[in-house]
Amino acid sequence: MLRQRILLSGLALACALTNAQCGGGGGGGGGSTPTVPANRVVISIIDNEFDPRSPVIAPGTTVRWVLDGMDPTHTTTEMNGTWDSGFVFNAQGNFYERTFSASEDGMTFEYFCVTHQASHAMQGSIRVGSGAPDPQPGY
Ligand SMILES: [Cu+2]
Repeated sequence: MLRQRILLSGLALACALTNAQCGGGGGGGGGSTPTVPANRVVISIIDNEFDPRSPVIAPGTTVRWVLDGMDPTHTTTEMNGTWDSGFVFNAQGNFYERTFSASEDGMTFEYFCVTHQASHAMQGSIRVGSGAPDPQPGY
């Protein structure tokens, strides 16, 4: 019980530090599908890849990575440390979100799963705006 509380407060701190929203997913929904706002793009995390892995989004869009697989060890981690979900995907429906601002228009972010990048090339990219450059091959 104590250990669980420490883990939860650590998660909350991580979310605050990265200015990201972390969610338990499905909360109060009684198993219904959560509503996804129009300015939000959902990337499904399955074992072991992201789908879609490399969307092009408009500035201001929130990207939500949602666990739809069974493996609780996935992460979404940006190559240069712009975001790192940590191990928050403990159950199906758990999600991590990040909003890409207008100041990031024209930028390309490459991200990966720390557990499965080497073994499964579990990685992808987010291109913000139509002028964002192509990611490296494989992203
Ligand atoms: Cu993974």
